Amino acid sequence: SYVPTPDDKFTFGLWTVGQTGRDPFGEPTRAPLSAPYIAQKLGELGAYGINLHDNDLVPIDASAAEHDRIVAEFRQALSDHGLVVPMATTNLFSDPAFKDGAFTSADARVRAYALQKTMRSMDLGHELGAQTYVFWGGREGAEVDAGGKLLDAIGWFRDSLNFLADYSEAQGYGYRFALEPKPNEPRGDIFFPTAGSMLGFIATLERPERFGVNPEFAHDTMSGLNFAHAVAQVIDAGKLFHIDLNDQKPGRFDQDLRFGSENIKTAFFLVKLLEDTGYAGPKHFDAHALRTEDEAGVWAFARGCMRTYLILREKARQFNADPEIQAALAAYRVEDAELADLTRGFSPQKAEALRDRTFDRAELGGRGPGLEHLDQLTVDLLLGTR
Ligand code: GLT
Ligand code: MN
Ligand code: MN
Ligand code: MN
Repeated sequence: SYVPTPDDKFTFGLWTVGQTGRDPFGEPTRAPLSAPYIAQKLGELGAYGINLHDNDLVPIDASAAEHDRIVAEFRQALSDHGLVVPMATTNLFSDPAFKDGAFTSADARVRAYALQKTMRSMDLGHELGAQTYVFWGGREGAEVDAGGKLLDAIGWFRDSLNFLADYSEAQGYGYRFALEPKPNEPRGDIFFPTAGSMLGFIATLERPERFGVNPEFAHDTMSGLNFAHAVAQVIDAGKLFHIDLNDQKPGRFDQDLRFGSENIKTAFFLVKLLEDTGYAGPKHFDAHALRTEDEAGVWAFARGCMRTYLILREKARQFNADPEIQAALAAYRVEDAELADLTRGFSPQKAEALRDRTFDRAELGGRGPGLEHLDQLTVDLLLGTR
């Protein structure tokens, strides 16, 4: 078991399994894989879909005829292997034109080109059936702030997203947009570095209901944040439109490791959160095989991402069904019906009653909540000894 089916809704980007091992210090270590071949392999492995940037599929300088041929071949491969394209996005980071930002460039011509490129990419995504459109602003940031554009950049970004949301409606595409935060890399500092930052920004857009967040495990972990906490806040806001799963050591460059390969506990609590709250969207593995690997390693990587998710999903079910764990959880929480009523929903009477109440601080401070026991039960579960 632990072999996925399309019902599990696992997706990969063309750029993930297609990653060739290039890094800032070294050349590719693997040959490129064609998009139809990736569709075939992912279909065999039980994936649900493939996500893409415009230029993962169609080269930036392709002619109209080449575009049509490439898209037709890819569509054929998708249907042959039973895969869908749930999410599309734009490459607004590779071309030197975007070296100082796309929507937040200080050059009005670059901003206009970024809009044009995104509209065309939205056309392509729609043609392939995508319903979610991701914005990862890899170049939207700075190394130096001497240009003095911080507030302008926020405004330009807002104008661009408002324009593109209207474009989506005018064309009848009905996209849901998912904004993906990252603190840094490739820019020294990327604008809107966290999920909370994106949530605050979404509230300032003209169609906030069309926008949500695409959080990524590695992006919070890079800066030492707890990804499960970030996702909980996004879920609470009703804004988990998409999710990028991978792994990462804190304080490192962006590693995009196989899901669950590094922070197994956070991965467990994340999977539990997604499963317990009924997240029904695609689970996208935005990661790649180690640079050491050949093609066999790429498929071992892809299989491993899905397998680990399925194992953790089973562990989450066990956690919820385990009587000892549930007893420890029940002991952890202290319920009090009278206080619950007193503290929910303000009235002057309740405020008065609460002000007059006496609390035994020594008793509150003296209580041991049992978290060592509960956490060890979790570790036992994860290590397979219960
Ligand atoms: C790039 C980045 C990812 C984004 C992708 C979408 S591209 O690989 O590292 O986090 O999700 O643009
Ligand atoms: Mn990443
Ligand atoms: Mn990455
Ligand atoms: Mn990502």
